[in-house]
Formats: sequence, structure tokens, C-alpha cells
Amino acid sequence: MDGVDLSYKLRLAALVPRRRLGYPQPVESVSVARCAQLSPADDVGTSVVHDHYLTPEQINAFDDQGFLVLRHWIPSHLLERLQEGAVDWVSVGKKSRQVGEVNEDYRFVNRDGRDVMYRVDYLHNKGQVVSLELLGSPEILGIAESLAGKNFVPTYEAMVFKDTGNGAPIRWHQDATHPRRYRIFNIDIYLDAARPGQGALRVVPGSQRTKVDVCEIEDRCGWEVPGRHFHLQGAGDILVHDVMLVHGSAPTLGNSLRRTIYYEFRPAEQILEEGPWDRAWVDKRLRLLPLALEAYARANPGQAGFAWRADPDFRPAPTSGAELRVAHLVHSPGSYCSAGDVPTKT
Ligand SMILES: O=C(O)CCC(=O)C(=O)O
Repeated sequence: MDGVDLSYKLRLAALVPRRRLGYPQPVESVSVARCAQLSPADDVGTSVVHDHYLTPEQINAFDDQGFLVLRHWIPSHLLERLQEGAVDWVSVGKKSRQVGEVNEDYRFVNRDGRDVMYRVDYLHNKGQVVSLELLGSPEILGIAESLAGKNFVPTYEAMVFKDTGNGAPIRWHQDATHPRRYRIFNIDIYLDAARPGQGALRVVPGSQRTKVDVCEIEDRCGWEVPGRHFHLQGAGDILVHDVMLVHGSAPTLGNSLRRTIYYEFRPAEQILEEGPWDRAWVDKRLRLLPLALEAYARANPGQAGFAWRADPDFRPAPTSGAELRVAHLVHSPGSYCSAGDVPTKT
């Protein structure tokens, strides 16, 4: 057997759901007894890739730390199209606010009497096909299959940003808490560089193993939580994070723009066993995938696309028009330090 075959087999071994790998691991509580001074960012960045599946080592690092950094993962032509699309999303959101329209997909907070835009939800119906091209790319779907198995479901799509000059804080939180029988994760795609002091994401490595009282952390430590890392991301880099990883980003003033697209994935098996959505909702979400693969193929003629290997039962029947904004009537509970623990989901 040659080396290529062996590595392929190792990767397949890593693709089985975590339940069959003997998860959940013993719960270790995160040490937040002390509030810490700054520690420099680690760098577990991994440079590029051959077939866009994660290696067993990368998957182990993700399971251990709750995140994985993938450097230079998005090709420059796709990155440029995403940056252009993002300009349009923000401009449409700001214009609609100026004329008094209420559209909950464009989110603002009030900072010192000023409306500050920080988020766009449900990217695929916002007039920029590049969000589907990104979803259908081997760069994203290789990660999705590596961690969720072949029946992965794209469950959320949003862009969060620190606006030029005025970046709203995202307080410490866990996106969703769940029994950890399967992996649920966000793929964070960086459209701009994010540096410490400029609104870079902070994470608490290893905090994904249990539900954490984020209010307690915030009250006692503010932003200075032991073990947290500032993730130095460059445009085109990816951070994959477990939805239970404690993370957040401090407010900024006078900085440049920092935009991150968040695509969340869950295994279909996980949703059907644990909720909070039903089969009809899963099917609607899966209908995005043929559209996404087609958008990728159109924008990248001659490039090998992603070979989608979902079980036939999870392949949507052909349909004349799929819904592009597949909304969530409910969310999985997360851990947030806000009234009612209500998530602003990624
Ligand atoms: O991009 C950021 O600063 C954090 C966004 C985030 O964690 C969220 O919206 O859940």
C-alpha cells in the first residue's frame, strides 16, 4: 500500500461520528480561578492542504482544544468576491436602517447614542451568490464532512463584523450547549486581518467540554480570562470552533474593519436525535447544498468540485425553487450573559 492510500484510510477513520469514537470525553472543568494578564496568541496554524479534508492530527487538535486554525485556506479569487459581497451586505443594511426599515437580519447595537451595525443573518437571500459559492466550495465542505460525517447539514450562516472606527463587543458566550455525542461547530472565515487590540476573537482553549457560567467569568475577569488566546487571523484564514468553546471579542474604537463569516454545521443524525429542529427543516437546509455546489461550479469552471456523499435518504428531491432563507423558529440553548440566556446565534 502506498502512502497516499494509507493517509486516505487514516482520514476516513477520523470521519466517524464522535459517539463511535468513545466520546464524550471526561468533563474537565475550565480553570477560571484567576483572572490573567495578557498572554500572547498561540499559533496552531496549519498551512495549506491538498484535498480539503482535515487530517486525523487536525481533528484531534480540534477535539482537544475546541478550535483549529487553518491558514490561507480560502483562495484569493474567492476571498475577493466575498469581500465585495460583504461590502454590499453592510451597505444594504445601513441604508435600510437610514430609511427606517425594520429588517431583523441586519443587526445594530446602540453605542453612546449611535447605531452600530455588527451583523448580517441569513446570507444566502441577500443578493450575493458568493455566499452559496463559499458554502459549496471544497474548502468549506471538506472541513464539514471531516467533523460531522457525510450527512452534514449547514445550519446557520451569518457575518459578524467590527465596523471601521466603532466595533461592538461580543460578550463571552457558548453558541450552543448540547450532550456532546456529536460534533457541532462553526467555520469562521476571515475576510480581513484580525489582530489583538483590533477586535480579534478571544477563545478559552478546552472550555468546550462543559457548560460554563459566562456571567461569572465576565464579572470576575472581564476580558482577562486565563488561557484565552487572541487569534491572529489573516484575510483568507479560517478558525473552526466548537459551538461550546467560550469565546468573545472586545469592543474597538478607531480600528479598521474586521469581518468574519460564520457557517455552522451539524450532523443530520444529531439533529434528528436531539433536536431542536425536525426532519422537514433538515430537508430544507439540505436543499441549499445542490444550489451551493452549482454556484461553486459556475464560478469555478474546470475546477474539481466537492464530491457530496450524503446518504440517498438525505439527498433532496429536485425542486424548482429552494428556500434561501431557511429560518430558525427555535435555537439550541447556549450560555450567554444576557436576559433569558437568549442567543444571538452564529
Ligand atoms: O466575530 C466575533 O467577534 C464573534 C462573533 C460570535 O462569536 C458570535 O456572533 O457568536
